[in-house]
Amino acid sequence: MEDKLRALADQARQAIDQADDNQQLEQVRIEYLGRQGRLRQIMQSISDLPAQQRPAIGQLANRVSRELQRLLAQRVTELEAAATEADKEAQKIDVTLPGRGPRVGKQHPLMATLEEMIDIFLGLGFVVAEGPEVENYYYSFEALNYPEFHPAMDEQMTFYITDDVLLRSQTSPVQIRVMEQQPPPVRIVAPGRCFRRDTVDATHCHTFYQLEGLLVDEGVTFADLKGTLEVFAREMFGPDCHMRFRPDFFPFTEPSAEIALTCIICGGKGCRVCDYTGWLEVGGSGMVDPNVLAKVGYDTEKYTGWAFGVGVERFAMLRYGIDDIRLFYTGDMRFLEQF
Ligand code: 2U9
Repeated sequence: MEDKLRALADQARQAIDQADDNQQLEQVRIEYLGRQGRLRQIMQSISDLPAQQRPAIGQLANRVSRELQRLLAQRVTELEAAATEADKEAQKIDVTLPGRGPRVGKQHPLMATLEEMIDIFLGLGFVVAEGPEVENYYYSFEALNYPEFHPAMDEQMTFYITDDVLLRSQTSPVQIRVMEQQPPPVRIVAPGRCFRRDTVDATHCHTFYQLEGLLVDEGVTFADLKGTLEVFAREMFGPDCHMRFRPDFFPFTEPSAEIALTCIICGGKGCRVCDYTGWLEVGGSGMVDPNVLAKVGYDTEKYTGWAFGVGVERFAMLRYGIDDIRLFYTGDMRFLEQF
C-alpha cells in the first residue's frame, strides 16, 4: 500500500508539472483528488489493512493529499504569472518599429483614362457637360432622331423603369439638354455612365462609361471632325496613332462613320489584338443629323456640327493592357493596386 501511495504521488507530481492550463490542472485534480479519484480509492482500502498498519498509511495518504493540493495551487499561480507575462509581452510596444502609414488610395484606372481623354478636349477649348443617368424616352430616343421601333429602344437593349423613364444607353441626351439651353457655338464633351441590357462577358458589361463629343458652329465640316479626332488619337497614343473613318449608320448623325485607331500593339502591321487588321475599332462619329439640330431649335441652314462617341473601358483596356472588362468593376484590390 505504501508503494502504491508513493507511485501515485510521483505520477500526480508529473501530471501537475505537465499541465499547461487551468483546464488540464482541474482534470489532474479530479483524477487524483476527486471524490472518485485515485487517492480516495486507496484511502478507502486502508480499512482492509491490519489495525496496527492503518495509522501510518493513513498519515502518509494525508501527507500525499496535502502535498498534491499545494502543488496544484502552486501550478495555478505559476500559470497565472506566465499568462500575465505573456500578456505583458503581447502588449509591449516596440517604439523603434517603423510606423504603419495609412494606405494611400489612388485613382481608378477607368477614371484615370477618362480624365486623360477629357483633358485633351479641354485643351482644344471644349467644356465638360453632365446630365442625369435616369433619362426619359424623349431625350434618349426622340430627340436623337431614332425612328419609332428602332432596336436600340427595345426592351432587349434598354433598362426601362417605366414606359417613359429609363437608364440612358448613351450620354447623347446630355448634349440635347445643353443645346436646348444655349445657342451655338457648342463645344462640349459628355462623359458618364451608361447602361445596356448586354450579357456580361470579357468585353461587354451592362454598365459602362462613355465619352461623347459635340461641336456645333457655323461652317463645321467632316474635315473638322477628322482633324479633331486625329489630334485626340495622337495625344492619347502617340504620333504614330491615327484615326480611320469608315461609313456606318447612326440615327443621330448623317453621314456617320465608324472610328478606329491604329493598333497600338503592332503599330498597324496586324496582330492578334487587332485581328490582324492593324486597326482597333473604338466608337462612332458623324455630322449631326439636321433633324437633331432642328428639334433643339437651331437654324440648320446656318449651323452644322459633328459628334463622336467612344467607350472609355475600351481605351483603358488598351492603355493598360487589360483583357477583361469585368476587372474594372469587381473592386478586387489585387487588380486595383497594380495602378
Ligand atoms: C447628339 C448628336 C449626335 C454621338 C455619337 C456614336 C456615334 C457612337 C457609341 C460608340 C461606342 C457609344 O460607347 S459606345 O457604345 N457611340 O458610335 N455616338 S455619334 O452622336 C451624337 C451625340 C449627341 C446631340
